[in-house]
Amino acid sequence: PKEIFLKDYRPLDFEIESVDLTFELDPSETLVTNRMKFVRKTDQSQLKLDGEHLVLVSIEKDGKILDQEDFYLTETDLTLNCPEQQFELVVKTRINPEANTRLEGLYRSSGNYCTQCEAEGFRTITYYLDRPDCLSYFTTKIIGDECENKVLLSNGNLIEFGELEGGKHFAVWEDPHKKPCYLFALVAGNLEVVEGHFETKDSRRVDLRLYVQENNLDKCDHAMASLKKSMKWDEERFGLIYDLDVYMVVAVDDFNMGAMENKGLNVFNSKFVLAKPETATDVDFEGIESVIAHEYFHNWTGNRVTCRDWFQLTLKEGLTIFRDQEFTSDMLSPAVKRIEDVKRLRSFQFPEDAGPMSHPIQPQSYIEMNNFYTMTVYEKGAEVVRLYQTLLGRDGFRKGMDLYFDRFDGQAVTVEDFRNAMADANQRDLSQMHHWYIQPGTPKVTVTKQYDAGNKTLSLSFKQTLNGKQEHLPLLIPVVFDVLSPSNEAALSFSLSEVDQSRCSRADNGWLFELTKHDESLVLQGVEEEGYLSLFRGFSAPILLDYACTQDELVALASYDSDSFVRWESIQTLALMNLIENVQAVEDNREMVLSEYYAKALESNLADTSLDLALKSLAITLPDESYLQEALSDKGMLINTDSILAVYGYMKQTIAEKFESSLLAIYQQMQSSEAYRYDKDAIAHRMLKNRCLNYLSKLPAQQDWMQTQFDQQSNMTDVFAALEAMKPYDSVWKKANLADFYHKWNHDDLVLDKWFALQASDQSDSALDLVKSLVEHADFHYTNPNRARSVLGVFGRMNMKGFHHASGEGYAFLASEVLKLDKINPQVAARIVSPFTQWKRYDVARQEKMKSQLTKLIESGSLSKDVYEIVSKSLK
Ligand code: DPP
Ligand code: ZN
Repeated sequence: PKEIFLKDYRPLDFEIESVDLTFELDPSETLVTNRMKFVRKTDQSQLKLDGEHLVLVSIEKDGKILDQEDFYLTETDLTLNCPEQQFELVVKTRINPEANTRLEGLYRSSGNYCTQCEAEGFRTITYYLDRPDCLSYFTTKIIGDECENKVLLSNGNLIEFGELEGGKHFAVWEDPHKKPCYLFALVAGNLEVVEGHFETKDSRRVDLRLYVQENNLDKCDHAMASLKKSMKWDEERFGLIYDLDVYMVVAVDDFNMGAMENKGLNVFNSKFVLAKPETATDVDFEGIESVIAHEYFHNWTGNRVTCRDWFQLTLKEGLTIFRDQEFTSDMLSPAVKRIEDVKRLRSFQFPEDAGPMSHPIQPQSYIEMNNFYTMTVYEKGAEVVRLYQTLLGRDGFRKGMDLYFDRFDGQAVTVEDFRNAMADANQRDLSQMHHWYIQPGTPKVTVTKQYDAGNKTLSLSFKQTLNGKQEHLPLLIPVVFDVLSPSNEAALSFSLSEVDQSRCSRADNGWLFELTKHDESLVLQGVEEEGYLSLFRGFSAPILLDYACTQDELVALASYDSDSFVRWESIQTLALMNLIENVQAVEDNREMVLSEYYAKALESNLADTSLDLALKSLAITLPDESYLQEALSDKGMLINTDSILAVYGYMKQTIAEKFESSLLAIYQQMQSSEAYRYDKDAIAHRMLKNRCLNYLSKLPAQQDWMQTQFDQQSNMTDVFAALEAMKPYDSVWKKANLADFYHKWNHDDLVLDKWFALQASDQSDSALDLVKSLVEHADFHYTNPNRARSVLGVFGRMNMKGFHHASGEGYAFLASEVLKLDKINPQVAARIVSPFTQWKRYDVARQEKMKSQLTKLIESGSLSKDVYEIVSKSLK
């Protein structure tokens, strides 16, 4: 397969002024007529249109049907000579939506037609210049059977509709905004609508419509409320107002991604629309709120200002993730949201960036673009956007955003354009920020301190490395910090030399030091005592911190740092040190211990009655297994998953035993007989309660709580938490509960996904056999991405016991499933194969077994380019 490079970008030779599409819908033979008005922009007269999986019916230029010899057709494109300055092409193609299991382009899901064009799906609908810098005005006419397709939707405004002969009807949609074809959408079928409306701050009425299947009409309230909140928030925070009279969201069951921001007509994975307390957990509710917001925010950051090419994906995704993070932070708890985002970044993006698929947030090349919708482009990209806000302050960031829209509205631009807007609006040179965009890997910052009691100076030295070396272009790293007194918990005062004042200034949550060089130091003057360092407050940069903190210092920070992130981070670090010690103990055949420091920090957090409940819950949660793995790899240790399982088993058990009475007291205090509410306080109560339940479930004397909570059936959050707690047990009661759950919910696909996912991440001794049986289950379908991810995705990512089973059977199973799935849906298969990319981290025996599965996959000789790219890069 061919590799595409950023350095090969060339502007368009032709522009498409307008596109007029007509779809004559038919499940297996949809006819697409595409009338395009072209203008030639350079002296290049060869026009090459993208097109794949198409049957070309005819092609006509300026009214004349072209013969075979007038154009050149391959599997991926259509080339013709167009010396005219302006001309019109009419291309007719035939496509088969029903047979489209790749779920890109036009396909059918539960009998309804829908589209997914990002990144390059439009070329499977018709021949086109399928690249984001080709902006055009779209008009779309949809003709379909009236009984089968009550609803006919596309982007923009409905300008015409009516009846036709033979039981058909039609609708014509016109989008007044120029757009790239990846934002095109069409939906048709028998869907019901939930309506709402929003009044913009300039007093226009926008109709809001959620289209769902009839049986889901009772699960739309939360999505509708989330949409209204998002619209209001974007007006208030960024002054951005919606620009059409109607905003439509369609929920479909079969969808490769979370959702898609098509202009005025979002298409969503139903997982991110449908919810009611009995069927969805708090995590699901929060996911819906943030994905609805994300897609809505794309209307400005993505649609009004779009990407010049796909290497700029982070321009819209990093920025829009940042925006949805800020939104959720305002809707719920800023501290909790920040910690959750950092956890996500560390658990998923850091490993990606340390593995064979590591790439900068602006990748320099790709084989299959769909493989670059990654944690790096999205989440690290959002962290880089956050750096601007940290450096410029909220107001400075807002000025930069305003200038960005002033300059680039209606254009397809680059990450440099964004940076220049930030710089110019604040009269700052931000060119060094570019180094974040072009270098892969997670930087490490090493901090050392030296206190001189005689001179009362505290010297801090900072050193940045990337991938273990100092050969990189130095990054601009904002270090937000403070120095705390060990004696009275307050921040210590100090002064700075004049030179240092230009590099270090007051920030809302401490001091902001701008690290710009490989090595730099800062001298704090007039420091009365050797303080404790509170570093990278709010996680002020996406780095690994290397600071030889004493455990006393960590216990102090974990107990009273005013920055919730550092407070949480300090307890995590204590936990991590303890976990690593125990991994070593297991490997050396020594006894494991619960460290007294970690225990002290747990104790003070459990006892702190003033601590936010959600933060308390986060504080008493052990670091994720993948974070521990990351730390072990960073130390150059190979991972033996059996040791990791043993260590987590021991730690949870020991914590439960040691803190049994406080855990039980809190669990009982958190009980509530009120009806489910989705708000910050109620969520925090459930979160802490269920964390306690999880610990208590380790104790024979407390195990009944799981069953009691399950039997109460109060809401899905609590029911699911009870089932989660049962995971390690191989027991009759667990099986009975799972069976009950299945009988109650087998009519609801999203709930059934949970049932599958629970078992795919089973932690009992029969985990592997259980998962194998799931793909044989009558409700398992390879064609449904959510179902495939619930079983195969969850198994690879979250089932250490089964996937990493020493026999290697887990690897063999997943690899053979990837091969099956790849024939059906390459995009999803490429996600499922990704746990194999980490093979070099594991012990030698596992490495060999994982590698041999990767080799088998390559040798199958039949991989899609999606899976091929990941597997071949992993073997390099
Ligand atoms: N652009 C979509 C999103 O991230 C994914 N294709 O919202
Ligand atoms: Zn997005």
